[in-house]
Amino acid sequence: MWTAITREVSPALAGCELSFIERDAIDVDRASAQHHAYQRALEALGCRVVALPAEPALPDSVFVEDVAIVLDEVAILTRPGAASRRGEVAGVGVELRRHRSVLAIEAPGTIDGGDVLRLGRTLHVGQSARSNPEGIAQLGALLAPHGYAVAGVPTFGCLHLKSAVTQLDDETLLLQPQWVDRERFASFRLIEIDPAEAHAANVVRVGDALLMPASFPRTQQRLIEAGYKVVAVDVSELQKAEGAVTCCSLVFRTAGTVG
Ligand code: CIR
Repeated sequence: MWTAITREVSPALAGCELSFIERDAIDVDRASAQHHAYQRALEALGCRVVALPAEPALPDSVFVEDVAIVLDEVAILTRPGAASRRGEVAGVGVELRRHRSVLAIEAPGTIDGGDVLRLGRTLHVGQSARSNPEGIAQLGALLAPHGYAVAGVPTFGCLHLKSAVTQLDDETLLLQPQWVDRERFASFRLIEIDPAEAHAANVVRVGDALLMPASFPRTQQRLIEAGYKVVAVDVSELQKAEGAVTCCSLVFRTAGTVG
């Protein structure tokens, strides 16, 4: 089965980091309600959802994806590129140790989990403002013994690699061609986002279903026409914090039954 680690929306969300979008007023209660609907959607797709308590002093802490990379064999705690986010790591680490042995990226390395796209035994890591060469090298050294390769990927004008490309199934990726070089992923079948929906490439795959923001109906239609089962959730307030759907959970396989 699947486990999804999440963290409740911080009351301080309005003080979030922003890089590529303008600051807009955030309704934290609405963000929280949207986040709860997102958690319910993950449950409906078969995830056991762990809801860690809100962190009042950590504005971006709802975006748990950035503080860890969870593989079948091991989990890696990251060192986020934004200093304001480094306090988020320890709490997620406590929960992860219940499921995996845990390794960690050390200073001066930085990695944001949003930059890490695992495709088979290769982890593609965005060479973004958040993930530095030292962090990418450390990740490679930590994971080589587990049989994973790590490859840096340039990104252009977006926050994270997974703003630009995510996986739809074992053979297919959803891609925003302005933000990453298609040729890097030429061995996959590539579906492009609708050009009117710049931020639409970020979807969560759970089994054979895809969870995506409701604000990208044209890209959603492309995916439906390509045969995918798509669940759309309204995450408009979280999008004002430069979040999307992958960033709000750490989804990974767990053995056993619900409990
Ligand atoms: C940040 O800039 O770090 C947050 N405001 C948004 C992080 C979104 N994370 C993600 O998409 N993986």
